[in-house]
Amino acid sequence: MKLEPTKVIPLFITSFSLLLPSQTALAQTTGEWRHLSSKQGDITPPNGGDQQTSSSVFKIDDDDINDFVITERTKAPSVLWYKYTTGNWRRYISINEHEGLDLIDIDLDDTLDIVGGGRWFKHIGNLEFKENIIDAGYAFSRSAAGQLVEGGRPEVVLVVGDGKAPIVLYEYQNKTWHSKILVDEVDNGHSLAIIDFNNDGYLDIWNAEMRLNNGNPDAKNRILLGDGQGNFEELIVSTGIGLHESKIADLDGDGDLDILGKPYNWDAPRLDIWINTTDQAQ
Ligand SMILES: [Ca+2]
Ligand SMILES: [Ca+2]
Ligand SMILES: [Ca+2]
Ligand SMILES: [Ca+2]
Repeated sequence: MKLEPTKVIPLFITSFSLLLPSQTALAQTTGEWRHLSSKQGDITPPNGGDQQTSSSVFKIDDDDINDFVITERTKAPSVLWYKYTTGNWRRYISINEHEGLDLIDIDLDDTLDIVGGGRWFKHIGNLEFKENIIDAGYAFSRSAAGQLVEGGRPEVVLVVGDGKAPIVLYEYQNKTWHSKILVDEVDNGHSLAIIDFNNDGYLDIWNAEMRLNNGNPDAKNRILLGDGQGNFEELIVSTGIGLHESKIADLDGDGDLDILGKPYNWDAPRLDIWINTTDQAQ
């Protein structure tokens, strides 16, 4: 059908008038950032090292404003904690020799504490934390904490992220942290989480090894199924696939825990996903 000129012209005008407001709105939005930079003196820079390895955002105190952490690998302190106060971020806690922090109420006073670097840090005031040793000899470790032994304080799990060392469970009894080796040797066990994998009400431990520089050909991706008393049954998810900074979470929306795996420098580029089919198999 051939359009008559009188019908074409109104259509053109309508389209033109719709375009104009959206273009204007986009331009206004991109102009509303306030850029702060340590290069301009707005924020205290991290530790001065030149290999900043990670950033995390989460709430550490009870002011309902997110805090953030920057880590750096070449200089101490390796962890820099930033808290938002009066329009800016103040750098206010640093922890040497650590990898992977966890946040939990260790001493059961209803205030979250920080676990990391073989220590836990008690939140004693708005800007202050008091250091407490769990295992000073296992400072260069990743940390996770949870009620793996029911009752009392939550337990702490430390595992080596870079190097070879055991997975160790720490339980607080009679005012002392008692250690128990769960796996004798882990090779770069960078990925760590405490979860209830099989949904039996008892927390379990997930840990996966790297294949750093193509080494560790039998790299394990494992779950230690807990019984709530500190005993564990090992479930091997995979062998030979290297994982680094990977996650265990529900990926397909069916409510059970799946695994998102990525390597560091082994066989990259690569992604692996393990979909939990336990329920379907039963
Ligand atoms: Ca506490
Ligand atoms: Ca406990
Ligand atoms: Ca469980
Ligand atoms: Ca799932």
